[in-house]
Amino acid sequence: MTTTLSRPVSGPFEKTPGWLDWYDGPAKPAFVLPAGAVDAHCHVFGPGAEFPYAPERKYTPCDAGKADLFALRDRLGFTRNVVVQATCHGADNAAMVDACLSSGGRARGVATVRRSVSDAELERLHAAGVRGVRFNFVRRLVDFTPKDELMEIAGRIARLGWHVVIYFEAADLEGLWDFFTALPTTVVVDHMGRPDVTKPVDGPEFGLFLRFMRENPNVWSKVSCPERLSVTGPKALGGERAPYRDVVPFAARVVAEFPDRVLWGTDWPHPNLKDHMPDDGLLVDFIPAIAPTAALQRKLLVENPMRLYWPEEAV
Ligand code: 0GY
Repeated sequence: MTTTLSRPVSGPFEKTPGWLDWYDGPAKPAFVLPAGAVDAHCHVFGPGAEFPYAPERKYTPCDAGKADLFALRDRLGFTRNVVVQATCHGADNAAMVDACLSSGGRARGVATVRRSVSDAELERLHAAGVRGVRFNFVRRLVDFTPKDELMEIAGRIARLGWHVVIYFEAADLEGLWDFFTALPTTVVVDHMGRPDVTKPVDGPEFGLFLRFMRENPNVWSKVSCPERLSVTGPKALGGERAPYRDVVPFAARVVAEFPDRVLWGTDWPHPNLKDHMPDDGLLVDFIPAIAPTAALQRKLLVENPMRLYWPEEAV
């Protein structure tokens, strides 16, 4: 099979300097994904000429549209995508919604909304396949949104059966704990709360994150983004095809302790990477290192995301 992914540009926009383009020649993974696997964290960017980037954005990405996302899905062996609204599109969900609507039911979405969103707009998003909202607390990505506004949004989307995706840095978990534990929905943490993987997996920082999951059975985690968390980088050791070895103990611990509350995604097209751009095929080969049995792999890649995003089809 040949898959041609187009070279990225930024439409009429000037790409943020130092930004790496996503890699358009991903290796075919050695790990064969289970049937029905879901890439539960990925984005679409633009294309900017059709879906302009938000004026309040903190970066301008290279275009990465739905056709490229679907080509990657097929090349890697995924069946479905969960398209997460990226901050460069602000609360204009048009590109993400267009991807969901063009997917033939094979993509669902996570939106960003403001307090001013109408009930009719929430219904429209639901009909398009949106099943969650994202609250972002990473300061380099977004300006502060008052917590009372976020809690109000959470209350409204709870009535639709949606969940809240939260993105934050490990050092901020303690300060955000009371807000997070008051959320009335399922709560999905992006990238394990971004642990500092140079610290011990049994140390106090990651210990707090594990306690957060242990004490709050409504909290799930994406065990994704080793390429962002790794300090040792993508080089596999000893000829293995599992890169990002320093992230493995963290992700493997979460999968082992909470097998029914974990999700995995590529994070394509990998915004804000400046050191290296991962090969998504090799990222897939990271999966068996963190979910070593077929049963865990099925939960991580099929059963859990289906329960959350396609509950009407989940077995
Ligand atoms: C990710 C991570 C990042 C960016 C965004 O919405 C975004 O802009 O999520 C990041 O820069 O760490 O999950 O895509």
